[in-house]
Amino acid sequence: MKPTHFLKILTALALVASPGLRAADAQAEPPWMKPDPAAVKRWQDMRFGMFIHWGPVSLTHQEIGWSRGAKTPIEEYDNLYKKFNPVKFNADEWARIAKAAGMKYMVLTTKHHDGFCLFETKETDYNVMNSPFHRDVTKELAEACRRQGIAFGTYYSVCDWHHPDFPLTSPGGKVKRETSNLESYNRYLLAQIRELITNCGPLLTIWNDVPQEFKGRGVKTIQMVRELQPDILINNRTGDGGDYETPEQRIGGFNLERPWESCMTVSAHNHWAWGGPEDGVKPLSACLLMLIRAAGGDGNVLLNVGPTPEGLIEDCQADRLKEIGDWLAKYGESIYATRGGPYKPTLSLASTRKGNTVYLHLTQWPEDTVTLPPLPAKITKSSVLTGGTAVVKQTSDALEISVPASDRQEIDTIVALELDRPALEIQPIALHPLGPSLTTGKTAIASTVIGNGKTYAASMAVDDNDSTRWATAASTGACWLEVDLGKPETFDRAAILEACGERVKAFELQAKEGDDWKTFHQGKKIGDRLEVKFAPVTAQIVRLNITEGQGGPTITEFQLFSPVPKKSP
Ligand code: FHN
Repeated sequence: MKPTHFLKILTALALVASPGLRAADAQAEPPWMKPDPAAVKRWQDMRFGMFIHWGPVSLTHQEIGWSRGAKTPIEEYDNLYKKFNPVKFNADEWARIAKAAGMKYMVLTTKHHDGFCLFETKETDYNVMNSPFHRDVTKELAEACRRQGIAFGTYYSVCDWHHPDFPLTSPGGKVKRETSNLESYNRYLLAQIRELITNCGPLLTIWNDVPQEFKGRGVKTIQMVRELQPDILINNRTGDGGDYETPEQRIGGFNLERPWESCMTVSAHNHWAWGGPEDGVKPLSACLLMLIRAAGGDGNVLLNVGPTPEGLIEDCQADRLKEIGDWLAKYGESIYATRGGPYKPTLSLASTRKGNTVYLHLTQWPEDTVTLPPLPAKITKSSVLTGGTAVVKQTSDALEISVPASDRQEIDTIVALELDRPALEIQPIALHPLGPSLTTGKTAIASTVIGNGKTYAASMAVDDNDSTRWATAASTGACWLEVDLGKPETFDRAAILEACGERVKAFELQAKEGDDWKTFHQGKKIGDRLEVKFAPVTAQIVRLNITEGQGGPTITEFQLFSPVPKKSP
């Protein structure tokens, strides 16, 4: 390797490895560590993409990668490709389905943790060209997407439990190989990513995954892909960060500064690969709310389909995608090429903006009139994109919107507000539909915290910031979060926001009385956001006691609210 290259990598490594140095020497960061801003904007404007998890594993109806050595013995799993013959595969049909869904890009698993390559490669025989199908499905999809005006990107797993040089193997990467050679594996990874860009490019993005073994090596991937294609994007799972965050199975928090994309599954059971004919799909409302909340938070959605072993995106998945596309065909102006805000998303509202227009996405109507903090701009015109009429009342104290019940939509009523200035000039406005939380900024402790105890500290669950969270190690089940309110307070409502899906299976809300804990609410799952009401409680020390959990429960916010003052007659 040329000395200059080596120095560049050393610099990048030093910068990535030491935040202090990184902050002090940000200007010294090699140019290739940053993405092309125009490429980021193009990607953000797209807002909605298709994720595809596919491979010989679809023959088993089990999860890709994870079922190797678990539900399916390794020997059997690694020979599935000899039976993989997706004769009904038609790249143009998959691209057409994505387009009909309103998806502007596609990301295909070209190599998952199981090591099987869905592309022609000189680096291993374990690839689709040596299956009975003998076709480079990755290249065919890339070409079909180009024909249909859809951008194409490739998922490429950093961890590879099949490759003899990778230090971990199945089941689930829990088994350490006796001998391995990460340097040799790194050369293999770089060579294959080079093949993908060279043979299937230009690509929208490289979507790395599960990079736990690659800290300090990801910079080499970033440098190489930028040298091959300067406007390419790469996600944050390289081992050394990347261009955009990738919250998974959850909608990310509002963030205008750092691009992000939530990867979600259309499967009713959150399967990535095809889970069989009984798998089913999520309701249209759940899919649309993913898009609305993500766009409201300034993020993208990468919605995953799992094709069948015959090479079909099954009808129930294609039909759901078509329904999303039909909605976007009518209201996509409020999603595509917008930015999030100015009002930050809540359970009942999201907002997006473009030019001089703010789009209010009213997804629930707790009251007949929606009352918001005032907009620092004059509303010159309003309309209801979804049909009907709205009464919009703007004062220096508030913005009130009401839409007759007959004109409210089941999933999303969109009110467009034309302003007397660019909507992007407005600073983000946080909403507290339940009022300010009594826990915000208070002292919080927890039974356990993952990692260094700072990034995911207990305090991250009481900072009124949906981009931070209290997190626990993946092995954690039961755990608790305790908050000292500073003085006895009275409250009758709580809001709990869970990150990373539904890892909480049962919980209690408890107040400390002397040395005892008194339970005042019990529940099961929490999810993105749970709001609960209960008889007023007065206490200073309160805790969220997670009695049953799996996979490391993690909480974005734990909030408590004073009783709403009774309106005078
Ligand atoms: O283990 C993978 C999983 O199978 C899937 O590919 C997701 C998609 O983001 N990534 C990993 C889990 O984080």
